[in-house]
Parts: sequence; C-alpha cells; structure tokens
Amino acid sequence: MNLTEYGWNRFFEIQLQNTLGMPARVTAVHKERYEIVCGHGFTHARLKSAVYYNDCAEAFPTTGDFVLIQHNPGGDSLIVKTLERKTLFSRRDPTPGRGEQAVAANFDYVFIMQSLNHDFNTKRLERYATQAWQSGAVPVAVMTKADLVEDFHEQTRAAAKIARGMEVVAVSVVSKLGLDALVEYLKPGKTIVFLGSSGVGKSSLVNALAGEDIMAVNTIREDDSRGRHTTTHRQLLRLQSGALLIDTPGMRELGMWDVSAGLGEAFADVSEFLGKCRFADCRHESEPGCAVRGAIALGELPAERWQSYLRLQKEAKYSSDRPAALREKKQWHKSIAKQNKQLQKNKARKLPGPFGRED
Ligand SMILES: Nc1nc2c(ncn2[C@@H]2O[C@H](COP(=O)(O)OP(=O)(O)OP(=O)(O)O)[C@@H](O)[C@H]2O)c(=O)[nH]1
Ligand SMILES: [Mg+2]
Repeated sequence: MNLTEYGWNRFFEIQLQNTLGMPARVTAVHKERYEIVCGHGFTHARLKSAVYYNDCAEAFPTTGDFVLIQHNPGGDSLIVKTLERKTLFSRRDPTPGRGEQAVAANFDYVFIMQSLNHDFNTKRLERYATQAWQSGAVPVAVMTKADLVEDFHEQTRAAAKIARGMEVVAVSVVSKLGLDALVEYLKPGKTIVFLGSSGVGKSSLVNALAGEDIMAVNTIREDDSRGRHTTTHRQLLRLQSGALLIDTPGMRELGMWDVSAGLGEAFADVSEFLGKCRFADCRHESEPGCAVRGAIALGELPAERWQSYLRLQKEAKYSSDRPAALREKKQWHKSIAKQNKQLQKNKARKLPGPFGRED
C-alpha cells in the first residue's frame, strides 16, 4: 500500500526528519481504538499512553490525521505522534469544560450540505462557511434533494449571496442532477469532508459518488422531518477516482471555536469597510465618521450581514476565551456608565457632549 493514495504528500513528508515511526492515516476513530491505513495496508491502533496521556504534548488524532506508528503485525499498532495538520475542523466539545474537539483533519474541500426541502437555512450556511474558511480549506455549498422541490433557484441565489467566493451546487442523488459539477473536486489524493445536519443526504451522496453502497442510509423521521443520526462515526474512504471522502455524523449546530481568521474571508463584504472609520477604535455604534454605518446607510452593506458578522464575532470570542470576553463586557458596561455620568454632569452644567455638540 502506498500512502500517497491516501493523501500523503510533501507537507507531511518533510515532518519525518529526525522522527521515528511509520506514517499512517487515521480512517476512523472508535473511542480508544483507531482504524488506520499504512504501508502494510489496513489495521488498528491505539495511542501510546506515555506520549498522549502522560506529558500531553501530542494532539489527540482525529479522522484524516496523519500519524506515526510503531507497527505491530500481530495486533494493534501504537500511535506515537500526530503530524502537524494542514487543515483542521474543530468545534466546541458538547461536553462542558472540555474545550475544543477536533472533528476532521487534512482535507482540501468542505462540502457544506443542506437539503433544499427542509433544512435550508442561510444563517447556518453562514456559520459553516466561516468555520470552513477558518479551517484553511475551500468550502462548497451543496444543496441536496433538488428532486423534491419544484424550483430551487431562489434558494441557490440566496446561498450564493451570503456565501461569496463559494461555489453553490444543487444536487439530487435520485435524478443525478449536479453530480457532474462535483466531479471536479474528486481529484486523486484530495480529501473532502461532508458536513451538515442528520438526514440531509451526506451518506447518500458518498454512495452516489462512489457508485456503490458503502455507507448506511436511513429514511428521515416523518413527524418532524429530522434525520435519524444513521452515521455514528466519522469515516474516511477512498473512491475509484483516488479522491478521499470523510463522511460525518449529522451536526446541526456547531459550537463555534475560534473563527476570527475565517470571519475575514466569510465576510469579505464587511471587512472591506473595517479599518476605514475616522477613529481607529471605532465601535461602529454612534461615532462620527463610521465607515460601516455609512455603508449601511448608503445601501452598500446590508444591515443583516453586519448583524450576522457581529453575532459570530461575539460568539467566537466568547467560546475561545470566555474569561477575557466577560472582562471585556464588564469593562464596556463600566465605560458606558462613566460616559452617562459625564453626560448628566455636562447637561447640568450646559456643556457640549463628547461629540462636540449637545447630545
Ligand atoms: N428524494 C431524495 N432523497 C434523498 C436524497 N439524498 C438523500 N435522500 C434521502 O434522505 C434520507 C437521509 O439520507 P442519509 O444519506 O442517510 O442522510 P445523512 O445526512 O447521511 O444522515 P446522518 O447519517 O443521520 O447524518 C434517506 O432516506 C435518503 O434516501 C435526494 O437527493 N433525493
Ligand atoms: Mg450518514
């Protein structure tokens, strides 16, 4: 088995200097047991506890990670190192207090999947796109089940509007619509991660692109049209074309981890106006010469986009550094109280307000 068939490339090769161990890629994670592929083919592995649990220096591997192993032909191999990741998708761990959870690693494209009949939601698409840009990969909006709606052009237009720079493709595994458009992403050695709510058709699309039923698929619930969480673990698999796909269990909401870098790309239309205000520390609230509020007033920036940007920025800050966010909030309330106090004093003495006029 040649690991280049599983996405191994120079980025990982150069990390081998002065290290011991055989390279392998994680294809699935089952609690403490890992499915891996290495030069000897498919096998299982466990973490070397002295490395992962005692000095906590190594990141816990996730699906798609390249690792170094001590190969054991008679049983489970030992994972001794997680190689630096080219891209990473992480979210807030659903278990409180556990911080960040790595969802998938080392992918080139993120298929953000929503179904056209039930699941389409521009706000959620916006969140996923921000996360995807943050990961360092290229996002593609894949709108599924096109055969179940009469006209989807309004939805694809809405998606394209909020997801600038991201291709939007409507697909159906029933009518085969749009599958051709996805073929350009299925290149040898490239990895694509499929993300989206349960029941949107991630595994169905994996099967359609593979040309065979590899992943289990289940009908959605009739009462509330939700999926049944059929896929229970993240699975990396290789297509005939040489492309690598990571199917994931449905994730409706993403606990945002630090997405500050991704925000800039997902909200390029907003970023354009940032840093152009008269005051460098402008909060874009009531300051004169604010480029953001000016752009909204002139219709150059939709107010909704600005609100989305603020919401995601606040959430990202809160989840990545909660104590700092709370400190900042407290400080902000203090400064408002101080300004109000000054205003009352000035009014009593009939002095101009902070903006050089009677506020
Ligand atoms: N009509 C139609 N049904 C589809 C299409 N794609 C998927 N489905 C159906 O949607 C249901 C859910 O599909 P899955 O592929 O299991 O969905 P999933 O996103 O993998 O769900 P989880 O594994 O629970 O996250 C199944 O009944 C599929 O047959 C499509 O393009 N058209
Ligand atoms: Mg599935």
